[in-house]
Order: sequence, then structure tokens, then C-alpha cells
Amino acid sequence: MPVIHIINGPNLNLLGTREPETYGSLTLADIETRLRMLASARGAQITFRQSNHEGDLVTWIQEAGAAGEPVILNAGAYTHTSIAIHDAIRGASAHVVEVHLSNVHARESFRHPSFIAPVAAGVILGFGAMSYELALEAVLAGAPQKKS
Ligand code: CA2
Repeated sequence: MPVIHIINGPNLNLLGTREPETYGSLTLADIETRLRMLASARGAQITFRQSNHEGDLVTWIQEAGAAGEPVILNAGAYTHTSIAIHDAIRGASAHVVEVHLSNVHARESFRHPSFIAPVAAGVILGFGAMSYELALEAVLAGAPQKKS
């Protein structure tokens, strides 16, 4: 089983401090703990990272793509703005499952578009921390991995 990279974008380091009605009460560290437990029960290895900087996300996606290792990506607000992340996924032929804690389609219209969805294998959103767990289950089950 290859390493599965879980990559988190801007402001996700604030989880658990505010807006629990939207994002739940777990911190990002709590989510990491849950994913590490799930991965280890399945004999899988994960990395779990967060950055507020778009370029970090681009670099990590490129590295995962080059290694042929799948990515679970919550790009935060960059989801709705970042052609650079779209290009990184495409350029590196990275296998990406896009996740969101909240149901972005039930929120402001500026959260509806995603630059990632067209180059992702799939999208899971609206289930809080469980969105990540469902994405990990999908990757572990060998979910179709679209090459962009
Ligand atoms: O629902 C998601 O997972 C999002 O990717 C979260 C992003 C948001 O910009 C996306 O539209 C949807 C926001 C990250 C968390 O921001 C916080 C801000 C204040 C307090 C706690 C979290």
C-alpha cells in the first residue's frame, strides 16, 4: 500500500476554535488522530499536512503525483480560486480526492465553483470530519483514480 497524502489548505489550522456550527468542534489535530487510527487499522501509511500558502500545496501535490501516491485534498478557500492547484494536479497526474467539511453548495455562491473537481477522481463534502474518513475509505478501496 502506497503512502496516502492528506493535504489541508488555508485556515484549516483554526478548526475547533470558531464556527463549530459550520465546521464541527474537532481540531485539525483531532482529525489527524482519527485518520491515523483508521489508516493503521488498515495497514496503510499517511502523511498529514496543512499550509496557509498556495505554493506549499502545489509542491506537495507535485511530489505526490511524481511518486504515484494518492492525495486527499481539502484546499480550503483555494478550492474556489486556484488555477495553480488545478494545474499542479493536472501537470503531475496526481490522483486526488477532493474533500470539504461543509456542504459548500448550501453556502455562499462564491463557494460553489471548484477548480479542483474537474481534475479530481471524486469529491466528498458536507460530512464534517467524516468527509476525510470516507475519502480515506474510498482510496483504500482503490476508488477509480482519474489521471488528469
Ligand atoms: O468546508 C470546507 O472544508 C472548506 O474547504 C473550509 C474552508 C472554506 O474556505 C471552504 O469554502 C470550505 C475554510 C477553512 C476553515 O476556516 C475556518 C475559519 C474560522 C474558524 C475555523 C475554520
